[in-house]
Amino acid sequence: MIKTISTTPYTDQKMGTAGLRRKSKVVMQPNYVENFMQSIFNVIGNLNGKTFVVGGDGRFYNDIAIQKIIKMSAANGVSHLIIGQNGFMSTPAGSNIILKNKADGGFILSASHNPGGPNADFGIKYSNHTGGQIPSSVSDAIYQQTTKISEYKICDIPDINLSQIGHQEICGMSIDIIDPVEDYVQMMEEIFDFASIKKLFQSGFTMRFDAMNAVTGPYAQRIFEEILGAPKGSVVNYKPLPDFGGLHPDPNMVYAKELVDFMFSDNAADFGAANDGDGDRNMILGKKFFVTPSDSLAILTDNYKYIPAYKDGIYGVAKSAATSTAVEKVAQAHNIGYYEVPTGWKYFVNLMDSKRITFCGEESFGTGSAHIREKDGIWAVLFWLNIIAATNKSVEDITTEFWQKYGRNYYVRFDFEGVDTTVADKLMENIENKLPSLKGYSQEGFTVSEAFPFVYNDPVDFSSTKNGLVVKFTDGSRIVYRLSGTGSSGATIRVYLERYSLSDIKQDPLKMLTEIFKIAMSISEIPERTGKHQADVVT
Ligand code: VG1
Ligand code: CO
Repeated sequence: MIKTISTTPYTDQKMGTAGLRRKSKVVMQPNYVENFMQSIFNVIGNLNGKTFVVGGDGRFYNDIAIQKIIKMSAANGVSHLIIGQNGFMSTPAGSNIILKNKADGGFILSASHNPGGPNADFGIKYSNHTGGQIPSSVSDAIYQQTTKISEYKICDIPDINLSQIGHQEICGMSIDIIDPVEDYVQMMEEIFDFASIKKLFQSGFTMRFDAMNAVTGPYAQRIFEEILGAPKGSVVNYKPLPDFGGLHPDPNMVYAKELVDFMFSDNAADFGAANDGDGDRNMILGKKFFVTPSDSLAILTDNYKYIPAYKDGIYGVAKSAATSTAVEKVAQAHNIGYYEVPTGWKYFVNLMDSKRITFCGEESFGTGSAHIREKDGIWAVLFWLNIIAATNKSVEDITTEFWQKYGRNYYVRFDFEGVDTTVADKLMENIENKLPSLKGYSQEGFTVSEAFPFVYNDPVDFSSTKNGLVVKFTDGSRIVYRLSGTGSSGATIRVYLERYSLSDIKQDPLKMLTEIFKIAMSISEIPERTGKHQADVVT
């Protein structure tokens, strides 16, 4: 039944910030998935005795790609697959299942926060035994394989039924189909104080969780409504749909508009939250109040003692370079380690494995801890609910008190999308060339104190990664420039702006960043080089 099929390479199978992400139409080309998967298998080498976890966020092509992966795994000698029922599994649930079963890795079929459907995006995230996504050294080796792949192996059998939980054997490989929600719920129960969150809901506390028609609906309904007792209907857009019902499953102020409108209306719930396509991102809202992800990381870290799993103490905390420095002050106050890494969750993995950090986060609505090796949307929501239950304070009060204690890091990200890749590359090169001469540069009353390309030297594997360009000002304000690594067409220039104030904490972030934005535009020459005077997305 095992067939060897000849193929020819695709030239574009290089992974980005988090796996391979392409237009669905690209991924649907003959042998596209096959070439990529065979390249991974070739790099791993001997698959005998190995176990992998497989699932996806349910987007268009999930069902087709997963069958290919199962049949190719069997043909390549994989011993065991653990598959989410109906082929569904969130990214954090997958990380947990890898770790819990001591699996050798896993594949999550998702383009994360990118839209889904025949005219949108598809993707594959590949994790290793750490439960986190592979380091660049491995993805580079896989990319090399994709450029010379000439054949792949597949087991020629009918599609496997993924709807029944249980065990089966195909082509000499054993398969377990599991309910991915069950293990995840158990893990959350071990971390948080479910009893006190239950009491919170009993007292009449209201929440709205928007699953954005993506993978977390079933997790959220089970946890928030069935177990914790949030009123039925608290979880909306709970049914995973192949095209996310037309939603762009990116939980931010722009794309989670339905939730934002509700939370800023007079009928708002006490608490609002959303997750992205594959369940690793989160957005936190209070009544008419939005928590910036950078602040959320800092606030969760500052309040770790309310959470049963962390109350005895935490290791350090880490953030991506583009994330605001709010959490740095918290790390200093608690006298714990503090790390700054490049954008992408894979850079946190070594820090967690070596017990240097417990918490980590990114400005892009990602927060997580060492309970797994991916960011975790529902974990962040439960963390907030647990703090609210323990303190009896609102989201706004918790955040405001945090600012009163530490000052406020005003933070906004500006995305310039659909830029020609050559223009974007040249633009970044031009900024980088300017950096050495920027020190002392003054504009709009701000003076540059330092300007440098961000370089991370991993303290565990000693790899070095360059990602993003940083301009710092004497008052602590910062600009970070980088190119997105998750898009599926053209380039996206991300401009991250931050300005700190110790006492002026009630201003509008965009207003506070007006001058820094002007400076960011003149240093980068974005308007001149791209024709764009406004960002396409502001979050
Ligand atoms: C974006 C975010 C980054 C995040 C990555 C994956 O990457 O900025 O912080 O880790 O997406 O998130 P980029 O290269 O486009 O800036 V997810 O939710 O796609 O796994
Ligand atoms: Co995601």
